[in-house]
Amino acid sequence: MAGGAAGERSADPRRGANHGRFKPCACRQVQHAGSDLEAARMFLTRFFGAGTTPNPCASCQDDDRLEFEVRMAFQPILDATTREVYAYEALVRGANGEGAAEVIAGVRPEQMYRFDQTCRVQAISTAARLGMGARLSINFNPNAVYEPATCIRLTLAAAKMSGFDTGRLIFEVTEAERVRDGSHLVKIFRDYQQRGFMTAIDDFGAGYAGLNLLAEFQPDLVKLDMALVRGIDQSAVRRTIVAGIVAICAGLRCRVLAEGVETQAEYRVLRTLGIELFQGYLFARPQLEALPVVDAALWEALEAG
Ligand SMILES: [Ca+2]
Repeated sequence: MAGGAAGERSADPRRGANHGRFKPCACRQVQHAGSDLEAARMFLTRFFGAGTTPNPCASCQDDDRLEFEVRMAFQPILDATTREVYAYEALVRGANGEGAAEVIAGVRPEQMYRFDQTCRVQAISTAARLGMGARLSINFNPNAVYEPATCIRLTLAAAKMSGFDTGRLIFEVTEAERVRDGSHLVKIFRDYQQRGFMTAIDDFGAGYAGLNLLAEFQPDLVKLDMALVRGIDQSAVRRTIVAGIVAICAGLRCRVLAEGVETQAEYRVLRTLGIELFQGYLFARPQLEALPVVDAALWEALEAG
């Protein structure tokens, strides 16, 4: 697939063939997993432990374990005003580096909760292992979250175990496909916001309810859908639409991020429209268990152009 972000769109777990709403996670016995290192360790062991170890969540007792390994690739999000990495987006990969679409195709509906939780833990633990100092953006599946406060525990435990500051976590969710229950997503977003996590709407402009969702919840970041970004230098219509979104987001104090940027011409137009955050093949492709950096010469070329 040619598109920088396009290849990653299926990183969202809901793009599996047959996703459904998941059974409630009711792991009351680990109420304090996020507050104590030993509890965090036990919590993670229970979740990932093999054999007869009981699962931490009532829902997981019926939940199949993943029969395959999940790894993470990272793609940088750049801040053009500082030329620094603003964040890295974690993108799911298979044991041998298989792409997101292939991995997700192997996830059965009843495994989606576990898959979503496993991806979060892998993203955080891998980021910590790589010494990531920037923010970490994690794709999550709102349809795999029953109750925000309960289903965040594994994430908190993973952060605690890895020594990863939860203040550097961004949770992004695509609205390119219909979220089954918009109020449910807003509830999750608000819970995450109250916990000090950053939030992002992914693929903005491609979905069913972009502006409606924005009316209900204003995230820290709005990630422009790549269909608006691609060829924007050749399209007055796209420039007008993006300029409008930038104005709306400025009024709502949301930062706009352009993803799927592939050419210098696209970058320059987007920069002229006031966008500061960028992601795409122009800067760096995702790398498996590595943190790609951007060549300083690229910034020079972009400014010189
Ligand atoms: Ca994403």
